[in-house]
Amino acid sequence: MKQQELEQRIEKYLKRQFGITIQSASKRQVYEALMSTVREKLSEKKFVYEQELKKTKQKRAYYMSMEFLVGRTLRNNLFNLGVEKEIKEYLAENNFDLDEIYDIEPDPGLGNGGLGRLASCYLDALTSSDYPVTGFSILYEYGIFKQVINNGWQQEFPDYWLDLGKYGLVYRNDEEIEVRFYGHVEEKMTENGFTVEHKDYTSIQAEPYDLLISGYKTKTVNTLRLWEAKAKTGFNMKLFERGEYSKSSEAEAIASSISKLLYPADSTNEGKELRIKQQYFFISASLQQLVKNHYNEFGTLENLSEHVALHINDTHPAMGVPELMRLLLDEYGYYWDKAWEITTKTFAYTNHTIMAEALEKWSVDLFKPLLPRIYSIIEEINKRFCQWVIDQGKDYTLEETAIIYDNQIRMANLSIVGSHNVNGVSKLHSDILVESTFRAFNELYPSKFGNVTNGIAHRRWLGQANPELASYLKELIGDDFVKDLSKISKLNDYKNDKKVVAKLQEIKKIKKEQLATYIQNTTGITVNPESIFDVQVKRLHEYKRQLLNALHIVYLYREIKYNGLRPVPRTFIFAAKASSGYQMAKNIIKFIHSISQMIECDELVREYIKVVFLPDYKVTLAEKIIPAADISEQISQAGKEASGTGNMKLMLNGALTLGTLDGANVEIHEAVGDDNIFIFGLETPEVDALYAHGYKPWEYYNNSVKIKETLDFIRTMTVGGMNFNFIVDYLLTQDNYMCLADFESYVAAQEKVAETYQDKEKWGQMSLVNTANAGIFSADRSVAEYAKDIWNIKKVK
Ligand code: CBF
Repeated sequence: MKQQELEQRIEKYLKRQFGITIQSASKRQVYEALMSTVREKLSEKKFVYEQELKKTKQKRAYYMSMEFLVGRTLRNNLFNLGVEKEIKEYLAENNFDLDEIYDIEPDPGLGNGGLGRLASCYLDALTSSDYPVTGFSILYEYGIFKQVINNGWQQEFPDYWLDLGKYGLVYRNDEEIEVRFYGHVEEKMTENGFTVEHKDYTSIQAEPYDLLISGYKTKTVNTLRLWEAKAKTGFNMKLFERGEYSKSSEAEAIASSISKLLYPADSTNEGKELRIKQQYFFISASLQQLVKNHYNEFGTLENLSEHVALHINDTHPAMGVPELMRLLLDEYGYYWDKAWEITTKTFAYTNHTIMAEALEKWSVDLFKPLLPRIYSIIEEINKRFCQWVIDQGKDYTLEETAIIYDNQIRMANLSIVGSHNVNGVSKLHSDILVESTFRAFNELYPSKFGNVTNGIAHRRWLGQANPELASYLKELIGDDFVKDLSKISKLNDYKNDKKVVAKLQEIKKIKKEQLATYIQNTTGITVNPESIFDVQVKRLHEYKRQLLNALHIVYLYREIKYNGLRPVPRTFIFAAKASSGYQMAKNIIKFIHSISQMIECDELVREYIKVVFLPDYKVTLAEKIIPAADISEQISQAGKEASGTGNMKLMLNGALTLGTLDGANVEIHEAVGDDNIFIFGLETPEVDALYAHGYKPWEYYNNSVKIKETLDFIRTMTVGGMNFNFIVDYLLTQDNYMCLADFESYVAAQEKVAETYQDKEKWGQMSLVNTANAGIFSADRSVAEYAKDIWNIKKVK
C-alpha cells in the first residue's frame, strides 16, 4: 500500500467523520481514522482473496477456541502491510507520535494466558504463511479483568475494551444465526423415517463481528469471527400475557450473560452453567454457518472433510462433535454411521494441559436440561463407543475410557473419540499424554496421537517488540529471518565476534533502560539497568512455582543481611494475574509484594536485590518486559507445564532460560545445548516416583539447612503488620508442587547464573546462541505441521 494512498484515506476519514483536517485533529480522532482506514484496506484485500479461494474451492481450516489473546492490532497491521515507517513519518510531519496513537488502542483481553495467545500467534502465522483459516470465538464485552494491586493484594476491575476496540471490527449483520437452549426433544417415527424435534426452546441470536487478520507482506487476509449474543425477540409476548414474567424475558437474560465476560480462570475448570452456554453458543453458531455455506456451495455434506478441517483448541469447543452430528442427523437427514464418519474425519483436537482440574467435566444434571438434544447425542456416542471398546477385546474399565461416567460428561474423552487426530503441544507433554493421561486411548487408537510443539509469532515478539534488535539483525544477517525464522541461525557465525556480542549487549541495555523507566513510572521503584533482569511472567499458579522463586529471594535476603553475601545485583521482575477465586495464588502475590517492601526498607539489601511486581500483565506489557530480560524463569514442576510459550519469546530475545526439564524447556535445552541454559530440579519420572512414594516436605526441611533457615526466617517476617506463617505451614504440610524438593538444586542453579553473569562476554555469547537457535520455535513452523499432518490444507497461491 502506498503511503500517499493511506494519507489520503486518513484525511478523507477525518473530513467525513469529524469535519476536520489532520492539522486540527486530536490523537483520539487520528487513532479512529487510522484504525478504520486499515480495516477498510484489509476488507478490500479480503474481498480479492476470497474471490481467489472461491475459484480454487480449496480446503480451509477453522480454529475453534474460547480464547484469542490478540494483542493490539494497529501496529501489527501497519507492520504487516509494510507501511509502519511511512505512517510514522507522515504523522510526525503533522506533530503526532505514532507510539502515542498505538497506546490509545485497548489490548483486547479475550483470553487468559498461553492458550489464548497461542491461538492468536497461530492465526497470524497461518495468514503470513498464506493458509486459509478462520478463527471462531466469542465477542466478550469484558475481557480478562484489569489487575490493580492494592497494598500488595490483587484487585480485579472490569475491562471494557469495545469502546475504543470496536474500530477494528466489521459487523456482519447478513450472517446472524439462531442458537437454541433448553426445551425438550421429541423423537417420532414418521413415514419419512425417524425424526427428532427440539421443542419449547429458548432462542438466542448470534451476531457476527469479524476481526480481519493481516499477514506479513502477503495478499492473504483471514478472519477471526467473534459472536455476540442477543435475545432474538425482546419479550416472549405469549408468556408475558400469561403472567409468566420471568420466563418471558429468559432469552434476554441468557443472551446478555453469554457474551458478557471471559471466564477469568486459567488451567482450572469451573463447572458453571454459563460456561456451558458460552461454549455451545459459539460452537453452534460457527458450525451452523459453516455447514450451511458448505451445503449451498456443494449441495452435499458428504465431502465436508475434503474442504473443511475443524480444530478443537483444548476441550472448550468439544461440543462441536455432537453439534455437527446434530446438524447432519436432524437438519440434513444423514444416518448415524455416515454422520459419524463425516464428523470424525473433520475434527482434530489439541490438548493443552494434563492438570486434572482443567480437563473439563460437566455434570449430567447441569448439562441435560440446558442442551437436551446435544446430551442425547453424547449419550449415543458414549453407548456406541463403550460397545466398540468391548468389541476390541480390551478390558478397560468404564472409568478409564467412558465419555459419560459417574454422572459426568468428560469432554477430553469426547474430543478424542470424535476426532481423527489428537496432539499435545511439546514433545514431553505429548509423551505424557500417550504414556499416562490418555494411555488407554492411545492403545485403542494407536495412530491418532501425535505432537506439534508450540510456536510464537516472531514478527510480533521480535520484529515489533524489539525493533532495535530486529533492525541490527537485518543489518548483520539480512532480513530473511523475518519471513523465515530458521534463517536466524546465521547469527551463530558471529558467536566469537566480540563486536557483535558487544552490540547485542548494547541493545539489551537499551531495552533494560526502557523497562527501568516503565518500572519507575508504574511502581515508583528505581532499578539498576546494570543488574541482572531476572524475569518470571506468566499466570500465577502453584504449579508454575512463583513461590519457589520467592523463597530463593528470601534466602538471598538472609544471606546478604546476616552472612556477608555480596551478590551480583539483581532485579527480580514478576508479572502475573491470579484467577479471581484462587486464594493461594493471591496470597503468593501478596507475599511477593511483602518481600519487595521488606527489601526496599533495608539499606544494605536493596543495594543488591530488588523485587518488582508489574501489575496487569497482558500482551502489551509482555512486549515491554520480554526484550529486557536476562534470565527467563521457567521453573514449573517437571511434567506440569504442557509447553509454555513465554519461554520461547524470552529465548528469542536473548534471555537465558533457568528452568526445569518441563514442557518446551526440554526442546529449548536441545536447541541451545547444556552450556547455554541453566537446568535444575527433579525430572518427570522422579517427580512421579516421589508422589508414588509419598512426598514428605518436612523431611526436606529437616535435612536441609538452607531450607530450614529460609522457612524459619519467613516465620519471623512481619511486613505491614502481616506475618507469613501460612506460607511456611503450606510448604511443610502440602507443598503440592514440591518447591522444597527442588529448592537446593534451584539455589545452586541461581548461584551459577550469578557467577556466569560476571563474565560479560560469555554471557553475551550464551545470549546470542539463544537468539540464533530460536528458529524452530516460530509459529510458522508449528502451523506448517498442523497444515500438513493434521488438516491437510495447502497454501493459497
Ligand atoms: O499450549 C498453549 C499453552 O496452554 C496453556 O496455557 C493452557 O492453558 N493449557 C498451558 O498451560 C501452557 O503450557 C501452553 O503453552
